[in-house]
Amino acid sequence: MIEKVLVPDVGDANDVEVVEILVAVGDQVEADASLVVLESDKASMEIPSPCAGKITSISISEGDSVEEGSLICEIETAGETEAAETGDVEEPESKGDKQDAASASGSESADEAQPTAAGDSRSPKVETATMISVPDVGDAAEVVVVEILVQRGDSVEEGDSIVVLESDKASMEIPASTAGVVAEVLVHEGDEVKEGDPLMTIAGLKAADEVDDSTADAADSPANAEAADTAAEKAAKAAAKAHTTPDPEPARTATGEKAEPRKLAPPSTVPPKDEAATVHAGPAVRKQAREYGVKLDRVTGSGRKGRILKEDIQAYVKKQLQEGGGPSSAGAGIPEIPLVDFSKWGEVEQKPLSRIRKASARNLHRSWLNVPHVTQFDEADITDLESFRSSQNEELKKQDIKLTPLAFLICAVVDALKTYPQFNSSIAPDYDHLVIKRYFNIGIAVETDDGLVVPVLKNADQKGVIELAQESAALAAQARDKKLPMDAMQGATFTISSLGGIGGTAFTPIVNAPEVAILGVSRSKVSPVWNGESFEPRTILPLSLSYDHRAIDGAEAARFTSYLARVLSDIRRVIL
Ligand code: CAO
Repeated sequence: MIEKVLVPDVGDANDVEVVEILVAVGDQVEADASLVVLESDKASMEIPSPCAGKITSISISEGDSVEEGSLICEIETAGETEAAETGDVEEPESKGDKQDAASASGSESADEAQPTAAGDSRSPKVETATMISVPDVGDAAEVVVVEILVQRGDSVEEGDSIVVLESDKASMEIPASTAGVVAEVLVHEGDEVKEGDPLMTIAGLKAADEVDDSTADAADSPANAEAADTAAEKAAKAAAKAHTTPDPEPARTATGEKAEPRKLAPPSTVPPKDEAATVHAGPAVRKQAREYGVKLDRVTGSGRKGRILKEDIQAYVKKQLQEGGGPSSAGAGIPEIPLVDFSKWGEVEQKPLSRIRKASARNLHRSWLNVPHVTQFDEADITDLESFRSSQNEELKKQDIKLTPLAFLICAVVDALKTYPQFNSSIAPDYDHLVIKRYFNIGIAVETDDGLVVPVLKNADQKGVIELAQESAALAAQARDKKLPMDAMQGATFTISSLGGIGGTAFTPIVNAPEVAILGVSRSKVSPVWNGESFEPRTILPLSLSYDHRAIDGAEAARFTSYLARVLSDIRRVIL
């Protein structure tokens, strides 16, 4: 017998594209094995084989546009022919049953042949649509749907978790009370529900004598075509009406017997409204992602049109393990930022991130997550310092040396670090002690075309202002020319991030952990300052000190910045 496999109901889409053909002519396929992958602009769907057999022809090619009813392929099903000729009843395997039973959710559904030959002792199979409702949720009046673990078209076994509900006291996984195919999901993540509210319908097949509904009688009498039609309609409508007729019983069934040769079950064409559903991936891949705890919107698909394949999930998990985080660690306790299709609102361009930007993004994220940050703001009166700097620059011009405020800042910071050594420390991982460093290596944040680089000016305490100016300028130049040796970026004990050459009044820099503090410097400006008798113009430098509150108290931070401001207001203090 030759079985024609047609494109099923594709929902709203007028036509869909054949993105992958998974079989070839001559292949033996099992019932329910994926044959082709179709993709609309909303969803991708794997079309399963309705039966076991041999592929005798394939009528489509990858890239073709097809519509409902288009012929996909033909399958020779020798066993079924024999059975039909002898009048035997074929009892479909459970997996095939489930897939076919999904038809119960749509009007195309009453097409599964389940003839009951006279004298056959086995009970005929009838379609069922089982409503899964919110069970007794204890004291909680309302619970929240925190996760929907399946989507329309997914096959489920009895006992499989399908929805996770959460009250303010506990979370509970709701199991499927029957095996079958998810016909309709009636809730969204974030919905509040109460006992008896419908969650989803599962279409399946059951032996007619197992069905206690009155329609079971009709199913038991296949000769009575009218009764069978009514029952089939009930099965189809039960799922369709589930929205409007919530059933307080968790597992009520409606039954129906089908009378025509089988066709494909309509696949899921309406993705749920969560962002992961906009990702292109077949049901098998989605199942694997769920098993590994992988969020699909985090995975880059290598299939056609970015479709996610099983190999992509494996590669993602491997990478996460290599980087030291479990596959779900990215989302562990941290609400994830949803994936948004920005092109919906206008033209977009994808600009790849440089290696440096990726690395600094990881470092900044790690510090931000690990370090409880506080930022202390202060101001330094650098009027005298600026006049000294200008006079020195006049003299140093001949030697091609330029003093910027940075060299004086390094000098003053080292002095402050010697006075407050806890700022020149790292916190032990077990929070047992501080590791105070007796050397003074100052990291300098440098802006480069490829992103932020932090070369380290070593042993700053042993260098004068001119040497600090020359060395910091040389390190910044090396960073911008990508010529920094590896060891020039290691070993910092404290970091300065100066945006003074650019502008701004204050900012909150991120601590470069495992250091415990970072000094942000903004642009100085001349401001009127009250001297007790009158306002006089003074050059004021804004300071922003971010620190790790586990290692440093707020009072210490205020003392540190006050001290630093005093040193900067009279740089002669460094020699005291
Ligand atoms: N207030 C006013 N003017 C300042 C100033 C300040 N705080 N700091 C520097 N300037 C002036 C300089 O004197 C110089 O002026 P002239 O050209 O008139 O002499 C000009 O601004 C440019 O200075 P510069 O930026 O070239 O030199 P610098 O030594 O001050 O800074 C460096 C060097 C490497 C820190 C800087 O070039 C840089 O890359 N800054 C960006 C750092 C960054 O991106 N940080 C953000 C990290 S996120 O935390």
